[in-house]
Order: sequence, then structure tokens, then C-alpha cells
Amino acid sequence: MTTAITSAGELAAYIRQTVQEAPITDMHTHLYAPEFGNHLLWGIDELLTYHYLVAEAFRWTDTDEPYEQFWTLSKSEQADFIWKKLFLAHTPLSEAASGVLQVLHTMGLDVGSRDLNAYRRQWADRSPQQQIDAVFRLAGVQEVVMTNDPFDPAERALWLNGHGKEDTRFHAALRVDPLLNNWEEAVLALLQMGYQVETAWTEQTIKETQRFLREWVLRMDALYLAVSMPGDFRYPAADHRTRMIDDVMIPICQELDIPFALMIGVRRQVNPELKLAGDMSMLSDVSSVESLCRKYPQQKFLVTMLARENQHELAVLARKFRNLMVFGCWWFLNIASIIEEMTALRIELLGTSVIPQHSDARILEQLIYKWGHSREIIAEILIEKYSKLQRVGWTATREEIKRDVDDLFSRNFWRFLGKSR
Ligand code: FIX
Ligand code: ZN
Repeated sequence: MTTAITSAGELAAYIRQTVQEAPITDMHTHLYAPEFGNHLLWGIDELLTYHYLVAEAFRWTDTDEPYEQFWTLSKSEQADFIWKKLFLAHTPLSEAASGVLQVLHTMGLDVGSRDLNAYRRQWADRSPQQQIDAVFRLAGVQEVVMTNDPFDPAERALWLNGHGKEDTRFHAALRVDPLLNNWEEAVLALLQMGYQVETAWTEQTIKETQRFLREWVLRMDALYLAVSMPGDFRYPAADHRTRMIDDVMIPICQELDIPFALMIGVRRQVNPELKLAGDMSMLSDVSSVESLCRKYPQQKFLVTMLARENQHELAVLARKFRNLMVFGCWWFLNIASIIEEMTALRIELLGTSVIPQHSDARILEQLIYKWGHSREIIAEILIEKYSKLQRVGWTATREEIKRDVDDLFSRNFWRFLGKSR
């Protein structure tokens, strides 16, 4: 029995409810399963010292105040500093600052008290597992994909000791930026790990780097291979990146049948004094992604770009290549005004064949506000689009709306991986 919705008000209400209840697969985060120990960041002090807020707090310091003064503080002292600067001395209007308050509110805390120590006491007797269960429930997140780095000795040791796959809500993605962006350093690390490589691009180096990727994809059961690159990435080019992509990464992704995720447009460490907060965005070259999609029509590419100015061209490119799946409103784009702009243009150009959002959460509780704001914005855009159809006599059924929403928030990702959900 189909259940078409004929009234505009009923349609809007049903879409809001369906989006609010949609189970989410968050396909790019910096979260870790509990067995990764301190790699998993959670709690109010971690929320307040999120690198987005560090950057914003420094804007309220005098130019003669040494950055080092902040970095020598303890985690809770850093959180106190940021709380004073961004929440008490100034109103927390920014996306990242207001997000902290959204988390406190959703967790049922008394936001109006403005009592940071009272908030801290709320976390005092919680375990990571309990907090993961609570936050996943509050955020409506079902599964997340981690960002797993075998070049990080601490994480590498956990995987080599058989950890990493105990909590099935956490999936792995193999992240290998050094292979593309810092080959000299990567060679030293690969040699230490027992791979017989050298800086020169020899047959043996190619084979051994392939072996590295193959072994780690299989060890992690990685859903995709991921790299981030600066906007000056060009493909094809007579350079190391093209050789690494052509000779190593694509062959392994093809052999193991996994997508290749490209996150393009970051200019790392423009202000190293800010540490993790010191990265910048830059324009990217969409035609390089076009060349990759055309050269490798069987290879699936998950692509997100960091510059707002690239979004329309990237969405148009996705119309040309079915092996290209654009995803997320990445990093500096994950703000209400741009999520709205990007989601509208993507749906207008691609319909529902897109992954509109990922959270990029670094701290567990961020899932609550990052998905809270995205659900609201995406729902309003869908209401406008379905209402337009209703006005000309196309009445989507409840089942069709739920199908479309589940595609956007989860199934498009799994289908692109070739795994049903
Ligand atoms: O390269 C990435 O995965 C970026 O998302 C991070 O480097 C960045 O710090 C971040 O977390 C942005 O949201
Ligand atoms: Zn990220």
C-alpha cells in the first residue's frame, strides 16, 4: 500500500521526521574505537580544545603574546583559556563554539549555568564505551569510518597487536598522505617497517609499496584508501604523485576492489605556531580529477574539495563520471551557510546520487552538533525540492522519501563500496 502525501504541511513534517530519524553512516571521521585507547578523544576539555576553537581563541590574543604560552598549558588550562576567550569574553556565535553548547544542551546539561566545572563533573563517571553508546544514540549515528594511519607508530602497534576491529561500529580507512606528499620521509618509515623501498622509483620500490598498501588494507579491512593533497595537485604530471597513483595506488585499489578517496585543497601549516589549527584551504584543479576518472573508468573515486569555489565544477564533473562520488562539506565548508549552498547545488545537479555530508569529527561528542546542524539544513532543502514536485502533481510516497533519505545518509556510501546495507 503506497502512502502518498498530498498536503504541503504533512510533506514537510514527514521529511523533517524522516531526516531526523535517518540512521547515519559517517564516512570520514578522526574518531577511534575504544580499543585505540587515548587515540579516542572525548569529553568537555577535548571539545573546548578542538583545533577549530584554538584558532578562533588566538584571534583574541595580542600579537606580542607568544603562542608557546598556550601550548605549555595543561589540557584543562587550555580549555579554561578557550572558555574564557570564546564563551565568556565574547559570545560563542561561531559554528564550532555554538556546537559545544549544542552538545551540552543535547546531553541535558544546564547550558545557562555557564559553569565549566559543573559540566566537567558530568563526564567524571562515564567510561568511553558508555559515552560512545550515548553519543551514537543522541546523534543518530550507526557506524563511523575512522582515519587510520600506519605511519603513526602508536596506531601501527595497536593494529600489529591484533586490535582495531573489536567494535563493529567503527570501520577503517587506510590513510597514506606521506606516500604522496612526503616520499623521502615515507621511505624511511617503510624501511623501518620492513619494506625494501628506496627514494628512486625502481621496480622493487613499486612492488614493495604495493605490498605495504595490500597488507595494511587487508589488516585493517579498510573500506577505502584515502589521501589528502594540496590544491596544486595536478594529474597527470611528470612527478612523484602521478607515478605513485598510477603504479601503486590504483593497481592496489583495483586488486582489492576498494574506492580511492581524494581530499584535495589543503595547504598544510601556513601558520605552524597553531599546530593542528595551522592548515589553510586553497583552490584545486577539478580537471585533474576528471583525468583520473577518465583514465580509470573502473576505479571508484570518493572526492571532496576544500575550496567553496570548486564545488559547482566538481558537482558538474560528477554528472560526467559515474565512478566519481562527491562527498561532504569538508572542514571550513562545514558551516550552515555553505552546507545549505553546497547541498542545494548538488541535489539540483545530481539528485540524490551524492554523499551530502560527513562529520570529520575529532572528538566523540562532536557527532551530536555536526550531524544535528546538517540534518536540519538538509531537511529544509529536501522539503523545498519535494514540495516543488508536489505542486505539479508528483506526490512522493512515504516509502520513496525514506528510501531517498537513507540513500543520502548511508546507503549511497555502502552501495558505492559495493556493499549492501
Ligand atoms: O585531512 C583531513 O582529514 C582533515 O579533515 C583534517 O586534517 C582536519 O584537521 C580536520 O579535522 C578538518 O575537519
Ligand atoms: Zn578529516
